[in-house]
Amino acid sequence: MAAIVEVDYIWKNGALVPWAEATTHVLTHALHYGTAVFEGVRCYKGENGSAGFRLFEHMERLVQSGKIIMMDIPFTAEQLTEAALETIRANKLEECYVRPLAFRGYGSMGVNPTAAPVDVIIAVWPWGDYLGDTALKEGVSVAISTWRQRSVNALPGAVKSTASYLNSGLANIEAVGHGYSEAVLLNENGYIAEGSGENIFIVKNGIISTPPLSDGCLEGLTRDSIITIARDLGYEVQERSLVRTELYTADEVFFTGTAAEVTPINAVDRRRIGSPGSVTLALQERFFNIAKGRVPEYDHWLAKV
Ligand code: PPE
Repeated sequence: MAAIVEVDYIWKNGALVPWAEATTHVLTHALHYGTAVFEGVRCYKGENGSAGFRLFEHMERLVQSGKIIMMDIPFTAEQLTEAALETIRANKLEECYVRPLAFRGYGSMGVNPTAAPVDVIIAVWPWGDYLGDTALKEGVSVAISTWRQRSVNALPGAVKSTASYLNSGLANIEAVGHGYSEAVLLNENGYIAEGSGENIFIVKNGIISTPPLSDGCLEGLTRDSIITIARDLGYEVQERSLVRTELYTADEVFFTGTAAEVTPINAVDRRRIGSPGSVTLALQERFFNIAKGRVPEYDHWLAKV
């Protein structure tokens, strides 16, 4: 939960428009049927100026989400990358969150979306620590949700659709209502899927594990970054199904995500975890150094503003 910080411009269908004019009709198809796909990207201020972290890959994932739901986005990932950079520059932001959204707009109603136009916006605004001010240092407490992750044959993890987030929202409302910071969802088979807005990792006896995509999680770019960084640092990383009790007995547990970055988890269902542990903190430090342009080998992950 975070209040919106207003800035000057939003990019809409190819041009910048003043923030207050970036509106849509109440009969917008996506409002009624969840027919929208989106992304979240962070832009960090680094050693050599500001840069969007894996911005191009996020735009590729947006186009791919559109493809899955039969929605042709009328811009390429290259064009959307350039548009996002232009929007950051126009708003004179050094650090921000970037929210591209492609949605079925105004023009037809009914479940079948194909006659509705496709509108695309890119908004940017400052967004601080996702799970609270102390989350990155001290960690957060989580609960296993009574809501299950939507099945891969209902709304697959590979599509980052607004519709999927009703499922996330139900889980998050429950967990926060019970005093936890975030929910973790099990899939239909009872294996760990992900957090309501994050991928999840455990560390046990020095080995790092995270659920495979086949267990229904989003193919997170932060997840991919952490797997790469961890292997480059010499850790063994396994993508394998995890059961709930493995979270309780792990040496360390942490979330990854664009908004959540690398957030330690310090308790699961009120079982204390030893984290923030040394592996989590080492990965978190490396992640921020890379995102802030301090590690030249990973410069290809940065799209310079
Ligand atoms: N799983 C889910 C369900 C998810 O929402 C996110 C990102 C991830 C995994 C991690 O993906 P990635 O950002 O590529 O590493 N969630 C986005 C939206 C959060 C929001 O509340 O809005 C995000 O972090 O931007």
